[in-house]
Amino acid sequence: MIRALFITIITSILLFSASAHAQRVVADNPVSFEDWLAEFKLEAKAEGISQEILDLTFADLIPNPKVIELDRRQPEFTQTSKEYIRVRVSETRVKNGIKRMAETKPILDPAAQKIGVQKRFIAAIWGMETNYGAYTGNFNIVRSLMTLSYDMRRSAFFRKELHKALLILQEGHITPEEMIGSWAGAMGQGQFMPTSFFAYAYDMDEDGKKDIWTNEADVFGSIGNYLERHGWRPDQTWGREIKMPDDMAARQALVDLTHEPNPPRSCKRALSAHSKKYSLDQWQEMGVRNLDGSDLPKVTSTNIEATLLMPGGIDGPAYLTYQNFRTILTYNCSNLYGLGVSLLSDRLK
Ligand SMILES: [Ca+2]
Repeated sequence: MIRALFITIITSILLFSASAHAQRVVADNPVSFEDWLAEFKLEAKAEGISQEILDLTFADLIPNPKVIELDRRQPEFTQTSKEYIRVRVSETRVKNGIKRMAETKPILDPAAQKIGVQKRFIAAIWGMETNYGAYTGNFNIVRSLMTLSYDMRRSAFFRKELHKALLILQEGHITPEEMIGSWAGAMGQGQFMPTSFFAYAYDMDEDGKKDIWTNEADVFGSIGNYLERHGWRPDQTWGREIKMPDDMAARQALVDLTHEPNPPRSCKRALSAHSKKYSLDQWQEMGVRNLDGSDLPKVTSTNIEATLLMPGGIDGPAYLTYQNFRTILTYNCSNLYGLGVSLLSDRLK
């Protein structure tokens, strides 16, 4: 009996370690890593990366199995919208946001004003992405991007990002040791991929460096600049939570609208759950009201068009979203992310 139990335990341990070993997938590529890296370096050099930067960044660097493991992981079980908002827009996050906005006021206010994006939205993205700079990830960015480029699953995408990461180092914005971020290559307090860095990072304090890792002026300028360059409207908010008609038939008719058959290709997944755009006057006519039951705002100066979004279905909360919501989706194409940023920004007002 004891012997049988002993064998069972040993077998379980062996099976367990075998499966643990099987889960540690090494990068999928028939070419050896050394050959791959030699070829990559030649290409990078031909495209203008100096030998010095290549030597500095790739010295002793090997693929990171943890990165492959995270890349292979199945998408998490879909959270309900209510649960997502409860976690992402928690009281702690709201409280921290108010505190951090007060602390950084002399930097945040002028940055927001210069860029032309309301500061509460810059702060909300900062809070959603990295808890206001408290957690920016601790993966070596070059190593992560190198691993994902060597692995063949999304090689072309990450190879381009790796090249841009080397250019960032070559331009001296940051040192290789300080260039840390998420396992998939998103960097700094606003979680920019290297290509986004080149397109949108902003040197707010004008010291010649775009430091999105440690310099708050540059962090705020970069997040703001990203939004501004994606169609931000400084005279508008993101949208509003609304009250649906009590009459079930009228309500169902509105729910039926929230399937846009031809959403823009740029963020198809999220925008296909929105209705077509209608003016606030039209929504008012269709029975939509402010959450407190009052009439929707009368907009005379600009013609605000809004889409209806009901992430929780007919009985869940309903929102009208404006242009700025679509801009937030360019940061991360997910309606729940968009609502997280939007509702957090309302709390940080
Ligand atoms: Ca700077």
